[in-house]
Amino acid sequence: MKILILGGDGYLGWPTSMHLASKGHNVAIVDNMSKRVWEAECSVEPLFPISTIATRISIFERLTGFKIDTYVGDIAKNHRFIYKVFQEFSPDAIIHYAEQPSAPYSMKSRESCFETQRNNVLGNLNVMFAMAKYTPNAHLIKLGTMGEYGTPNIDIEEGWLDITHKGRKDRVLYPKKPHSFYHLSKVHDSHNLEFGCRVWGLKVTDLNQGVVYGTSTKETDLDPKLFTSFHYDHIFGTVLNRFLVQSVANIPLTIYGDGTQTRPALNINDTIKCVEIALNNPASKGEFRVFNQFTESFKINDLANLVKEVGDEESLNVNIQNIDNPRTEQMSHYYNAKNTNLKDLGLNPIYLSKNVLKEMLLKVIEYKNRIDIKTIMPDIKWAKK
Ligand code: USQ
Repeated sequence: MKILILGGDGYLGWPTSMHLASKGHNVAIVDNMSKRVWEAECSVEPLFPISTIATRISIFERLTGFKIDTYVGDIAKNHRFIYKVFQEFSPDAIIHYAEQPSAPYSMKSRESCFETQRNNVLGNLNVMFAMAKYTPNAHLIKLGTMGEYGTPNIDIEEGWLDITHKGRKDRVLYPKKPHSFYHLSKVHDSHNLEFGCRVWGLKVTDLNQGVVYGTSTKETDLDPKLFTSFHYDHIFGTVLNRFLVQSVANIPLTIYGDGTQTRPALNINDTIKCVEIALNNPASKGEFRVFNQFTESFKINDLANLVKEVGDEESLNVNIQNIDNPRTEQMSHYYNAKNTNLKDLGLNPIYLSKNVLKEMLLKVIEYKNRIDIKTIMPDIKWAKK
């Protein structure tokens, strides 16, 4: 299959690109390296040193024999660029990761909110227009987020809700109550994509993904220069990845608030499996299909306790702290989200276990000297005083 991976230089995009190329697919990456620019803007770096995209691709080819093409350019600012890519490469499937991924970044300032929504919403619209013009039968697999739903007091369905109102029935997009301007940008994307399916006949799978954790995949383990961009800072780091690094840096684990908030999560290796399942089972013409892409849910307290248990077994003597929550989010809320669509198509999850955590921890310990402790404590607040 000809697969275009938008955002193929990122934490998820790079391992996905290598995995699908290893399966014999014809893979091309589109990226403008903007994640590296946002990192520089925020003075943060991934834990593992990350090579340039050209170096990564040439090492991967030398080690495996599989080629990956690249197109360097901005899909949000330059529609001519993305049109040219679609015309030239003519993908059967597009995997769209090319978005600003951080909720704190989006809440930093008016400028960072604009940058997030400009990059994400306009980039996604350009992809839709490029698809409609050049590859109307291609399948778009779009990375959405479970955070689109927020934490409603009713069960979360997979994208759609059957309602009865004053005796009449309809099926509507599930109501969204997201936590940040970043999560909102994904809501806007979902609405635009549903419109593109209903009105233009596009084929789309929106993957509403939970919080991803993990240091490595089969392909990133081939060589340190193939490692993925693992963040632990307060802007781009996700909670479990952060807790692991904090345990190694001897910083008490930073639980925001009382830690009773529940979040859906999954292993980075399951992200790749889920994307592959969506790829092998495309949406139909005109279908806007939503999969809730997570394998289990945790209270933040449970994640911290698990990291402490594993860290202490490695003699790290881990402490835990509750700090004022910089975000505005519900504590002690109801949470029951459905996630059967991917399992019905064959997903066999990797659940979080002490072994999985220990493997990650050992890798973090190897790179302990690169931890920049100045980037750990959060300083971006949701509330406007
Ligand atoms: N949290 C802590 N301590 C920390 C960091 C986070 O208690 O040091 C808490 C937060 O308050 C929040 C939860 O952990 O309740 C998750 O925070 P996060 O930073 O790990 O994840 P989030 O901001 O929700 O965003 C991440 C990714 C985003 C993805 C999303 C999936 O950055 O790209 O879309 O996870 S979801 O959370 O399901 O929306």
